[in-house]
Amino acid sequence: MSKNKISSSKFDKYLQEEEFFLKDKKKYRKQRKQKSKLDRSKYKKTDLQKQKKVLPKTNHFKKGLVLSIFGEEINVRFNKKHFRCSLRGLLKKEKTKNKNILAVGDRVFITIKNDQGVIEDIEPRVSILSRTDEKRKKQSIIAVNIDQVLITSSIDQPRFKPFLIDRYIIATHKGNMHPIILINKIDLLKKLKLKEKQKFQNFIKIYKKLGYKILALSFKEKVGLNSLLKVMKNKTSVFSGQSGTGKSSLINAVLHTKLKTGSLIKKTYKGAHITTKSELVEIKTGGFCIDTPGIKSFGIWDLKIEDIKDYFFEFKKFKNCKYENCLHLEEPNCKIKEALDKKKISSLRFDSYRSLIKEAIDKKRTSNYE
Ligand SMILES: Nc1nc2c(ncn2[C@@H]2O[C@H](COP(=O)(O)OP(=O)(O)OP(=O)(O)O)[C@@H](O)[C@H]2O)c(=O)[nH]1
Ligand SMILES: [Mg+2]
Ligand SMILES: [Zn+2]
Repeated sequence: MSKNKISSSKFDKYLQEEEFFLKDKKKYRKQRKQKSKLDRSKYKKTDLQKQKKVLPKTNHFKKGLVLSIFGEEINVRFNKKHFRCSLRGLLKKEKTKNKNILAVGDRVFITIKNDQGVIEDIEPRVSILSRTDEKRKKQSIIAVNIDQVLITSSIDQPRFKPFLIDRYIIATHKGNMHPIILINKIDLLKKLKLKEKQKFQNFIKIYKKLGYKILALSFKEKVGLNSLLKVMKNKTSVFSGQSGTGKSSLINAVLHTKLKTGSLIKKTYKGAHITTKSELVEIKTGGFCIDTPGIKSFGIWDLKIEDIKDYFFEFKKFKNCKYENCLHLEEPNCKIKEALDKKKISSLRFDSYRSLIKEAIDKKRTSNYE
């Protein structure tokens, strides 16, 4: 199907601007500058900076790159060859808050014997995308050493979830990476009810104003794929999001890979969790990309109540709440609530902020009782 089919209305056209901001570069730069001035989160230490970096003791070993992990099966690339590796027992015994010791994207020190490798040590990571494993109360590492997270959503099937996108944005900043929002399946736009369309239009407007890069895509109708490849070039990107949003389909389309894809669950239009392991793919023209399994829920690892407001950087300019430690919930004389009433802060972002705060408060409460 051609691009024109979905460009019937003004809004559809608006969506098809390949990169919303780059079209208007000057304005974009100005917005970024303003955002950067307001964004205190860049002065915050990321989780990575907080970690003590221990230099590997194993400099003389061969240095490989972890391409995929499936149970005990670890696939490492060294010297353009792939080796099946196991993990040195000592590493397994290390006590950490992490659910998984190793992740795709890890740079590892290995020894090789008869084409079998042993991972002796792991290089300190420069960035980590992770979430909370609620059952085990541990950090579940999705991928590491990444430049940018391609937060993959779909306009529908599965349903578009702005709150989830905010969670990803925070986890991305926390883990020392750059977020890019992918909105796939824009071919389904014409099927949406007017109210849904308006909600979606509102999202684009708000996030564009905040300075986030958004790519509107359709794997099915081949919309925006060149822009996607362009942002991936010479970068390490990870595709992450709900199951069924089209992560593997998009990677296959731009990199000509043969990652497994699958249809949605019939009644619910939810994803069927087709991808079961993360996999790193090399981009021939430069860079890497990681496909990951779809997630069911996204709890941000180690998110402190008092830190949440820093990630909603547009709140910063509204100072002087009555209480210095105001959480902007039910407190009197709250400047954020005032700004919300005057529509200077979007209710979408505020509701997202509030849900994170409430969740963090609940978590703290339950952990105090444990
Ligand atoms: N209508 C429409 N369907 C799409 C589009 N992109 C992908 N799909 C379909 O969505 C379904 C799921 O695609 P996948 O690529 O397997 O999704 P995924 O995000 O990798 O899913 P998991 O591996 O389960 O996390 C498939 O049936 C695709 O054909 C699109 O742009 N439009
Ligand atoms: Mg997949
Ligand atoms: Zn307040």
